[in-house]
Amino acid sequence: MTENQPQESEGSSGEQDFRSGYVSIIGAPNVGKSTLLNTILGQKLAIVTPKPQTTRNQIRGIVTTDTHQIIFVDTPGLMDPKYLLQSEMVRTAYGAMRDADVILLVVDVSRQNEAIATEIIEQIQRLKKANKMLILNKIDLVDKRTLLPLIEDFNEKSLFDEIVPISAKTGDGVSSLLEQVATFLPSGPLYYPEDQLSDLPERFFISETVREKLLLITKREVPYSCAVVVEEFEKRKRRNSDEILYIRAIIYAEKQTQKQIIIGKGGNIVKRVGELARLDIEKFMEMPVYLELYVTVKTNWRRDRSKLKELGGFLE
Ligand SMILES: Nc1nc2c(ncn2[C@@H]2O[C@H](COP(=O)(O)OP(=O)(O)OP(=O)(O)O)[C@@H](O)[C@H]2O)c(=O)[nH]1
Ligand SMILES: [Mg+2]
Repeated sequence: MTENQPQESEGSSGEQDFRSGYVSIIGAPNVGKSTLLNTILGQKLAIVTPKPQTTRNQIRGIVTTDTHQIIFVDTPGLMDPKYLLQSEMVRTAYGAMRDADVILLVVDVSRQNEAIATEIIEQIQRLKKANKMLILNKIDLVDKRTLLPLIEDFNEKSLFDEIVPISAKTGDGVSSLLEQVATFLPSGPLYYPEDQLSDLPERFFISETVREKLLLITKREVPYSCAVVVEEFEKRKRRNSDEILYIRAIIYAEKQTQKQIIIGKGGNIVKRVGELARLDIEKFMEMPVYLELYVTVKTNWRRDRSKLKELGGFLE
């Protein structure tokens, strides 16, 4: 023993110094919330597309270091809901806000006059316990000089404990964001094993990947009318005794016409969706994949409570 041993303050042990907490990523659709989650984790956990309303559920990603564990919660974009699925998405997002130790409200600085909706501000003000950070995202798209007045403007309103400009896409500013978040964490336990990245099942990532490709390939209302459910998910031995992951997934559309569009001429659209999804799933699962996609109709599933529940994941 030498006098160089670290001194612990009275009544505390190394373990009690551990900090942990829930950090909710909130904001309007398309501002870059899922991109931020993926950049923080260094892995693609949440699907990302140029279209709004990509995310429909809470997606938890876990960061563990020697000193802390942060559970980041990506959420659906906040909007005026027009049908049940959308109101469930908004409810899910506000739900994540209520449980959070820290809230990251993300805005897109590249949009002209991006204002934060009054409702969001009211909801945030109601949360007395949580630390609130304003994340000015997509700074790679704007002249840095435009940021200063924006920061001053928000500072005057004193709504936020911290304002951090970042680019979720390039990673600029993300490490300072993480440092700042860590200072806001309360003392707490290790909630998840230290090597766990998420608490969602692999099936979820598979169905999300298929939905991402539908959003990228099909247009207008079509991808929004889709839900994807993995029906079968099984490792099988091939003749050469290598293993392959066999996946059968169903794409549910709301109308026959949408189903026809998703299938495409001679099945060309669904085939492309399947090919692109398979490549991503192989990367994610680190093994060869055989993906079989079927398209079917479930009339008005987005407006029907029991159908929403049946398609899984939407109602908690
Ligand atoms: N240039 C630039 N683009 C970004 C940045 N962050 C996100 N994007 C793009 O913005 C679009 C939307 O990103 P998402 O991460 O899906 O946004 P989101 O907030 O999760 O959207 P919803 O799930 O629909 O609410 C995608 O095309 C991203 O590539 C950024 O920092 N810079
Ligand atoms: Mg998203």
